[in-house]
Amino acid sequence: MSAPTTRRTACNRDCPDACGLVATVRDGRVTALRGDPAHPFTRGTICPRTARFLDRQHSPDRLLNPLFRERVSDPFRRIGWDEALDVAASRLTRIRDESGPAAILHYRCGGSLGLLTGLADLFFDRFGPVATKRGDVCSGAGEWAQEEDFGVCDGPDPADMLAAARHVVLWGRNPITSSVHLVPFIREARARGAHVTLIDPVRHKSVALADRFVQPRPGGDLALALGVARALFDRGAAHPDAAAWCGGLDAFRALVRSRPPDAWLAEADVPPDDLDHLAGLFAAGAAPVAVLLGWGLGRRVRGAATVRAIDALALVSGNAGVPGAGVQFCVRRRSAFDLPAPSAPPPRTVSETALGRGILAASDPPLRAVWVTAGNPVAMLPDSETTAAALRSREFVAVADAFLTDTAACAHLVLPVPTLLEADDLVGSYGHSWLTASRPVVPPPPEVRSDLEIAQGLAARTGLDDVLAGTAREWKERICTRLRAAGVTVDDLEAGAVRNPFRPRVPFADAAAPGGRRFATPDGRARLLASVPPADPAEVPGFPLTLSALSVPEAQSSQWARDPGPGPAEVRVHPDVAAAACPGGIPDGGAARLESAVGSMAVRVRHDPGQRRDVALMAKGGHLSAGRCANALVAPRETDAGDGTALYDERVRLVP
Ligand SMILES: Nc1nc2c(c(=O)[nH]1)N[C@H]1C(S)=C(S)[C@@H](COP(=O)(O)OP(=O)(O)OC[C@H]3O[C@@H](n4cnc5c(=O)[nH]c(N)nc54)[C@H](O)[C@@H]3O)O[C@H]1N2
Ligand SMILES: Nc1nc2c(c(=O)[nH]1)N[C@H]1C(S)=C(S)[C@@H](COP(=O)(O)OP(=O)(O)OC[C@H]3O[C@@H](n4cnc5c(=O)[nH]c(N)nc54)[C@H](O)[C@@H]3O)O[C@H]1N2
Ligand code: SF4
Ligand SMILES: [Mo]
Repeated sequence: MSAPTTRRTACNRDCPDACGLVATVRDGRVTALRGDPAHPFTRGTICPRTARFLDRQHSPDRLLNPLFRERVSDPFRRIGWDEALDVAASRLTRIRDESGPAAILHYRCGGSLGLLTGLADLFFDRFGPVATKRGDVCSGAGEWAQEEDFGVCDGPDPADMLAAARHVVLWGRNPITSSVHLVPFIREARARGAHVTLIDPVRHKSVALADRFVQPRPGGDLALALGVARALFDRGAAHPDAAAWCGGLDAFRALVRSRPPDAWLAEADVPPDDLDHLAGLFAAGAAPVAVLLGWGLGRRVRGAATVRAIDALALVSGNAGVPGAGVQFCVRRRSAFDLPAPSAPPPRTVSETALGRGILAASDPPLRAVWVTAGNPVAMLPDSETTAAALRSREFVAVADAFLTDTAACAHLVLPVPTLLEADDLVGSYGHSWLTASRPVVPPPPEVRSDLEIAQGLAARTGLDDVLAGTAREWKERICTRLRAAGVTVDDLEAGAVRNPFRPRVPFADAAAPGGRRFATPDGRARLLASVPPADPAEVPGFPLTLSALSVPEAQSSQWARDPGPGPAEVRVHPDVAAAACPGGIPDGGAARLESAVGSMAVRVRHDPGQRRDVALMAKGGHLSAGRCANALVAPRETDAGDGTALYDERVRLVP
């Protein structure tokens, strides 16, 4: 046995933390994994799901060869790469030549956020352009909202902001579960005397970080933010100079005054004391308020308006463009990199929210082929059964993944890709300012190829060789052109984390601008919302609960650290909900069915007195094949703007 060596890489998972990792390798096998102590955000710790990643890395279920079948009803057979790529290239070419590139859909999601993985898009652009997804299930509404308000979806680095904040509002964010490396920064802010408020309809682990917990009705935050803004105006506590940096101030004031305070409170379903608390925090002249906005808020039918209302509250109270304040939603993770631009807009887009229905409905030409890169749409998009049926009825479906997922199970061709420990890529974070690179800590198994190599194999067979030519290293160099000019080399990124040199410490601060702030809008002023869409009815007859299928520590979306084992998914409800579900009630641990208007599934009920009586809490990412997929219950509904997905507005009921 040889001596162990350590190698560093970066985690490419769809997670705001974008960690540096240190792997111990012995005899060609990874034996241990930890967070990189030299990474300023990772600080040497690792999350529970990646801590157990070696089980996935060495799993007997890992795909090690391309798989093919002529019909989806046939069993798969192993094939070699030449045959796999020949089949793929000839089918794609035939379909494009017969029906045009709009007959092919390339669907890519966030299984890896590596920028080289994203080069699959470049092949499909030059080969077509083919059809792509429209919108974003994760952050579409929120990104749209912040672009509308600030001119760009970008915000302060959370560590920078927390270092100067006096008040911290975790507005719909659950860092202990979904961004665990942020937790020490919050604790440090608290140790310096900052007061932390958590606002979430769900009581979750991060309540432990907060001095105060506000638990509105699901989606009630829109009314809550407007009610707090009204209190600021009524009390003369809005910032006196707000008009200098806010466009649309009069219309916003009219909006918040269009309803009496009690009406906002009733819609938010919080006690008056909570509203007073928030009004006190945001009152101008009080210390800076750092809002860490979660991604979940935007995944509602009024998600874009909700994010806009919170942005407006921060703006009119002076809490944007100054140290220690802001509405931190996303950091633009690609902004430092030079990515190839698409040659033309796609000939067709299919809403990501309703991907299955969109595929089935497409005509003239019909969608004949679907290619999936780094996504598991059957498990992760609404209306799972329809997505599966849509894929299974296509002429040709190819999926690149390391595992035989619910989506791969609908394919003709499955192409095995490297894991995050074998990846060679560049990683920017959507949760902080540090850039880094991954390097394979072990080589991929012999019959495994990266998405870049797959795209190159397709390009070579379709007369597009030159488009994707280059090694991973050469692509990294190309993508880092501006960074190199700013003194940051690919070697630097491969050796550790580098702070994005183009990002300001305090976004939108500008001493020369009126009021000291300049936003990325044409006139430099932020834009306040002027109207809100109508709310869903608070009560839907027969369906008293709102389904919240959320991140859990042991899974990264549909990638579970360990098999949850046999048996139905768990659903957590207030004990009163279980008691009311049937005569005699459903006991803690009892079996039941969870039903929505579009589906039904067996569940095990857990009593949780911390939850609201109108919420049913589940894990996101359950597998359809195991009967645990929450999205089998979720109808495809788009958000009010931004082509996002209202994942959390599905009404359900528990039945025995
Ligand atoms: N362990 C783990 N970590 C993850 C992931 C995972 O699957 N597992 N997924 C990753 C991904 S894809 C992403 S996008 C990020 C973020 O992943 P998310 O899970 O979106 O992260 P959070 O925003 O922390 O958590 C969402 C919170 O929004 C709340 N929420 C929903 N609706 C409302 C509302 O109307 N009002 C308020 N106030 N709150 C609401 C939910 O109750 C929940 O607590 O995290 C990543 N991190
Ligand atoms: N009900 C409900 N649904 C949700 C959510 C929710 O909160 N509730 N969250 C939503 C959110 S925020 C998101 S971002 C989406 C996530 O949806 P997805 O991105 O589809 O989910 P993942 O399971 O992270 O990744 C998909 C697949 O990518 C594969 N993969 C990993 N690395 C690579 C690689 O390098 N190359 C290739 N080709 N494949 C790779 C993984 O093995 C995995 O099977 O789900 C959304 N769906
Ligand atoms: S999943 Fe997130 S927290 Fe876990 S190692 Fe990867 S980047 Fe870090
Ligand atoms: Mo996401």
